[in-house]
Amino acid sequence: MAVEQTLVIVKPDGVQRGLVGEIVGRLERRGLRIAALGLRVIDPELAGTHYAEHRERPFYAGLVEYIGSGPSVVMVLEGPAAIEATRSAVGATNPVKAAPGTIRGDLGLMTGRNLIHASDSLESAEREIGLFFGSGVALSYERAIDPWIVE
Ligand code: 3AN
Repeated sequence: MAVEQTLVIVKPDGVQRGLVGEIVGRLERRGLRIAALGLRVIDPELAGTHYAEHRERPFYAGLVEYIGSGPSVVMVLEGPAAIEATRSAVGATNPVKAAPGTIRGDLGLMTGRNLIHASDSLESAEREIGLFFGSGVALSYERAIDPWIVE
């Protein structure tokens, strides 16, 4: 299984609700490794580039406002099939439809307050990591516990 990096954002609702530890902890316990992490307010320009594919959608303005409404925790996670593993832990876009056991399914109720973003493909991950961190910031390293997670 290929080792991948993925971009994850704990959105402002997750930060304001004190759920950063809960959300990051779930992904860490899954076995994913933190390769970069920071707290930042996502400005409208960065939000617009990040969500460019949704520019024509009716919810776009609200989405840009929501993602910039307070600090977010932006991180790069690394591990085998990290993109799919993170997406499955995150759950469906609408938290009411997200399976129990997923982050959105356990912690959220509305699409417009769905707590977390995770890259949906290798191309998106590369683009989004470049957008938020530039190149060369995410660190690849080995933890003592990794042989107990990755065979
Ligand atoms: P996901 O984050 O599950 O990959 P996308 O990429 O379809 O979902 O949408 C990006 C973000 O846009 C969602 N996380 C959510 O915050 C917002 N969004 C998507 N659809 C809607 C909608 N119908 N109403 C409000 N916000 C939406």
